[in-house]
Amino acid sequence: MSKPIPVILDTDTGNDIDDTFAIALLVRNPAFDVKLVTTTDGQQDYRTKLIAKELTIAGRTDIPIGIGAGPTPGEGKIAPWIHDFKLSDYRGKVYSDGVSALIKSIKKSKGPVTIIAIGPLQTLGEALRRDPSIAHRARLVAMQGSVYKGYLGTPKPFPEWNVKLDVRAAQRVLSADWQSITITPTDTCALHEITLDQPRLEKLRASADKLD
Ligand SMILES: [Ca+2]
Repeated sequence: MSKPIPVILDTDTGNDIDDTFAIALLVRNPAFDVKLVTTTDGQQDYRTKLIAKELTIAGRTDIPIGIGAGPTPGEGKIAPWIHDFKLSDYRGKVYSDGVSALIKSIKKSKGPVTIIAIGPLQTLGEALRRDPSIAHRARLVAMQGSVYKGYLGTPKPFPEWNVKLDVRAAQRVLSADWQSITITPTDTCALHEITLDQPRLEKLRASADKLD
């Protein structure tokens, strides 16, 4: 097998369940060497605890967590799941300045890091503001925007959540001089191949794997 791809995941986990799935899939896939998971779009305590609990269940406390940027306060829909979890229980490293941790992780990597951005872009925008040179050392894969269709296939382009939450950050990130940029717009997110239909949902419910 070829060498694992070094990646950093930047996530606003804690809204819909999709980012929770993304973390599970990423940390279980040997094709990836996850260097860091950063939060974005505020709700720092909430999101950090969610990530910490999920990584603990996955047996991946070797992955550090960086507390990122964004002004959104409070907690989201999955809050009851972490009410029994204290961040001090996380056995891995938690960086209080996740933006700085992200910059350092990119700069110390021998090869290019792939940043997977699946939330609004406050954290990456702040990282580029502090050090624009990181773009030359990284590739960006980002779930951002809407090209031809809107949410669930509605026929018009749509003010997509990750972009509209901080348009200036999105402009900064999407215009940066990355080694490459790959965008998965909303258009691609309701494709049949990746939709959790009833048989798949039943299989997930029946799984004995704690991470499922
Ligand atoms: Ca997200």
